Amino acid sequence: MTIQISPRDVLVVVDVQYDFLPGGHLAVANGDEVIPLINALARKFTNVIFTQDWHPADHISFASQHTGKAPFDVMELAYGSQVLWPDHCVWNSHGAALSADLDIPHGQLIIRKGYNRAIDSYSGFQEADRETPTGMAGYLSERDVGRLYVVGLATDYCVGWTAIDGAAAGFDVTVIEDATRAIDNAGSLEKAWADMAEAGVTRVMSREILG
Ligand code: VGL
Ligand code: ZN
Repeated sequence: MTIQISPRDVLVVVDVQYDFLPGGHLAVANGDEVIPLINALARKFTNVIFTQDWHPADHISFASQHTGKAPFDVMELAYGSQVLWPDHCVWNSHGAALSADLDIPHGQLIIRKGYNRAIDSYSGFQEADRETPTGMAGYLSERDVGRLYVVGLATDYCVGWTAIDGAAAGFDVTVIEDATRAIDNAGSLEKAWADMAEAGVTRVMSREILG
């Protein structure tokens, strides 16, 4: 049974940026494999939007900003616990650019997130303080869209949080599993799928859409 994509549905392409691709500063294993699949999926959608991780060079999520900390350490910050990362997706750097291998000329919006120095933002909807909105829910609501289909990098961070916050904002959200790849540190992938299931996010494979 092929899933029928309506002209009102939206493909949300999360963080397909050089720093998350092989050779990047926070490379996601086999992250490049999602690109041809995302290009194929995008041809089924009238509406495609992108998120872009976009940090100042002194961003609080960077291990380099905390004495004695290393990437993948966890630290308590004002808004909760934060995984510390290698420096990545710094404003205007090559690593922050969306991959030029994305072939989606009809893409409509790029929403940047993580630009506040003191707050991380995995989710395309809301920063990690769980209250500062990015404007994405407002944009989608104003356009009166249908279901959201989320793809990109990384499954267990920005894809997962975007999907969960989309569901919390009242959207019908599906993650296309094989069009994502994970960082998977300390059980994060298993936890992300459990959290997504609990939030009511649907999980499908691309063949269910591409036929
Ligand atoms: C991401 C860690 C830090 C992601 C972004 O795109 O999943 N992960 N910043
Ligand atoms: Zn980031």
